[in-house]
Amino acid sequence: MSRLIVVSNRVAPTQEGRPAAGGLAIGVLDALKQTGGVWFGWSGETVAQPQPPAIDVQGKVTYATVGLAKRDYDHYYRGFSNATLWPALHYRTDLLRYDRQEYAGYLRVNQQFARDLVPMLKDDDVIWVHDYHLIPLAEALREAGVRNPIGFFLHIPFPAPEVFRAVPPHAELAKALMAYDLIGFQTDSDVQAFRDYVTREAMGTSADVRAADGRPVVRLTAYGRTAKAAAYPIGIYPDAIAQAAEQFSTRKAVTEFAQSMQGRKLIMSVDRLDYSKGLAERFLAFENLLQASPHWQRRVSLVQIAPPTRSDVQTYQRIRQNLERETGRINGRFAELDWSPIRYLNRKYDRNLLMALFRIAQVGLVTPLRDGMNLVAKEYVAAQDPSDPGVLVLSQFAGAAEQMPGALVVNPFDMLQMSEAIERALSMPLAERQARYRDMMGPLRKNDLSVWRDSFLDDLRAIEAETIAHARVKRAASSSHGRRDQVKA
Ligand code: ADQ
Repeated sequence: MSRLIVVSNRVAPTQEGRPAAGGLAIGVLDALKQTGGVWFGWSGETVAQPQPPAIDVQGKVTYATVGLAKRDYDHYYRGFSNATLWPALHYRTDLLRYDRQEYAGYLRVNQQFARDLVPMLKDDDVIWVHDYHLIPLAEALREAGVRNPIGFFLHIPFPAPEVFRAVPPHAELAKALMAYDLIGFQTDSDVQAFRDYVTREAMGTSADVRAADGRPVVRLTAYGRTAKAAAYPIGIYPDAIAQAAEQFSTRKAVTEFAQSMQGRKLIMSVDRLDYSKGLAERFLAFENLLQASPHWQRRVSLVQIAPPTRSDVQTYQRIRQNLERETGRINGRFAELDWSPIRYLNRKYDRNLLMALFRIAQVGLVTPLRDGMNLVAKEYVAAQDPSDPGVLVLSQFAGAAEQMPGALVVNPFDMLQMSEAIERALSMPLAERQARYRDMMGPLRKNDLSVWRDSFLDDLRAIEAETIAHARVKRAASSSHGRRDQVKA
């Protein structure tokens, strides 16, 4: 099978045996190890002078990483990727900041990535590009003469066309997306939003087709280009998580934490510290529960784990200050000598420990204002004890809501509804909790991480096969024309 080339903004930890990072890292590494190939991306370092990629070969996988000049980091990463695209694609046009120089830097880094990648490519490689940092990469690779199949997966939402239009170079970005052979989204709604943009804004056309196994795929034509688009909801490995959660639940850190709860109920939330995750709204809903139903005071705590990310982007500094203030205010209002309503922890934890904490929590509270998928929702359910499972309270605006029928689905802008759902979850009888858990574990197993990866790569390879077959037919047709012309002459 042809080699796989993965390109993402960051390359996952390369040392074998390190604790596995999130979904992308696990899913992609498995595929790379099967076929062999290259994982290319930014090293995470800023450098004085751009250097050729640093190469680290481990078995069949080559890790190739490049540093970014400080100006490129500011423009490409902090600027256009995280201060323009991230807020816009999460419907936060109020936080969107646009600067032409930053957009130029975004294009420049994508071109630099393409230049660095080209010498590593072989003719039959299949290229899989990840996420919003790299929308223009296929266009840059095509300009450099690359003819390999190139697919793109967007991990975050694609918004309604009206919102996407708020990004000043929206048409250039849509055109750049159409340079991919296959564009993968998390949900059907994202596919529909992109289709709407292409047909209404770009005056393109669309047609419903099917993948080899019958999944719906859309064929889009616009800007003189044709691409396919489909939903590939990212999954997890639920049984591996269940096993890790069970094993780690007997570890000292977990049992000591459980003891410190003194029999009180536990609500767990784990998110990167990001305004899209709806933390402030969640804290207010929890405060409302304590106020409206005072019998829950002293009987329940919310543990919010939220490691800071992108802390050099200004809006992220503001959200952190706001949450610290809110935690202090709510704790100040309700805390007793032996009880704090909210424990707010700004750090990363070992994944297995997190899964064990999920297992002992009666409620998983996952209420983003927008989220491409949200793997924490899936991890929370997978980590539960089947004989005594907790309840997932999930935002309707997480991509995961389309696939988690057993969750209590809430609108995170409706504080009272969220507060009522938390109370319902805390009081839910065992039989209902078990039924809801079963309703979710089935689909989680059926659509695990390997299904996400394999269906995307199968579709991309099918496009490659179609293109080769098409080229053969064209060659055959033109040579038979040639023969006819000779006969006529
Ligand atoms: P994220 O926005 O990072 O990902 P999410 O899907 O929830 O959101 O993934 C976070 C991962 O990091 C989870 O596996 C979680 O367990 C882990 N994590 C979070 N906090 C942690 C902590 N304190 N310590 C250790 N691990 C922690 C983007 C999109 C999502 C999409 C994913 C995957 O925004 O919508 O689901 O990509 O496509």
